[in-house]
Amino acid sequence: MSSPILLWPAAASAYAGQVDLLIACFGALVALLSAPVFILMAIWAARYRKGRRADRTPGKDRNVWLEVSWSVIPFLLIMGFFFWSTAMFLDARTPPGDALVINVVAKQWMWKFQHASGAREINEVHVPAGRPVRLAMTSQDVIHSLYVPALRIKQDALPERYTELWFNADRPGTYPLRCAEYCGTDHSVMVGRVIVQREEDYARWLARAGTDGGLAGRGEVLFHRLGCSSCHSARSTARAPGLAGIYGRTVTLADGHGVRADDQYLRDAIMLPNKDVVAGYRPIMPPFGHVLDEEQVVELVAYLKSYRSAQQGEQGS
Ligand code: HEC
Ligand SMILES: [Cu+2]
Repeated sequence: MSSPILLWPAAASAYAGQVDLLIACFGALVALLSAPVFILMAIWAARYRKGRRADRTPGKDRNVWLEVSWSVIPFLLIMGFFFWSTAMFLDARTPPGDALVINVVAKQWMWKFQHASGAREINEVHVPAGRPVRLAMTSQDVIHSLYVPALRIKQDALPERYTELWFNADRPGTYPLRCAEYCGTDHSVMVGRVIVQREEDYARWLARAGTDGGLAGRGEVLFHRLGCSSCHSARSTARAPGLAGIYGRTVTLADGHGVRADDQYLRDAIMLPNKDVVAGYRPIMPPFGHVLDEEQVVELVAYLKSYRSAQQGEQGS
């Protein structure tokens, strides 16, 4: 933890070990393919240098198979790396369904984390060791990029969009985290730590961190405070769609096509309601784009996800 410059950061996950192996093997391949070129260049430069007596008549024989081999063999080797790294890329882009989800909002110039329990952290995130963790990320302002060298992962956090990243850290410890996308004056201080804890330490931390009403609970409070419930409830006189069980459902839009109500859809439905209007309704919902920040949207979406117990009649179809 003390050395100021780490040429090769510690590896905190099995995936990090795989990345290192890939890089080492690819480095070896590049060395193997380029070494003959540079060695022969040096030998021939010496042998045929100016003034040296040497036989300079061009050779007559061509060895077709030699020429074919030095194209085909490197090609096959490189293709091997293509499939190897593609498999790893797909793995890195496909979080397991049972991953623990932590919401991340990047903003100039800090990282904010929200746990499902309701616990909140800034520039520091606690995660359990040996369990897949998925970071659902967005940005409050400009493009940032979350980079954790010890996990060998990096992903941009984009304004108005959700991106994700997952890892399974199996070595408890504290690892640096930083922003890897130049994002303004204080970009250089947009740093933090990932704290990987043994399951029991993590449980203890979570219990101590408090819930502050819980993520979905804070969303529910907002839902009432912002007047969402005044339109979106069975008793409302305003014609607005019922939101019970909305998450994951396919919604038909006014232009006739269907979209699945995922996090991104719900975010846009709240922030820019007139972008995609639900079929059969008039666009009377006020946009909340400059009322809410991304953390509050995450809370509202968490509430909508948990909101399944429909009052009858509100369910719609
Ligand atoms: C003035 C009444 C009104 C208020 C207030 C209102 N909405 Fe809406 N909402 C609507 C109407 C009407 C629609 C359907 C038309 C559309 O898509 O714009 C809708 C659509 C939605 C949808 C998409 C529903 C679907 O079936 O796809 C979501 C999600 C939503 N609102 C959430 C909210 C949240 C969260 C709030 C509070 C921050 C809120 N609404 C406040 C009237 C309202
Ligand atoms: Cu940044």
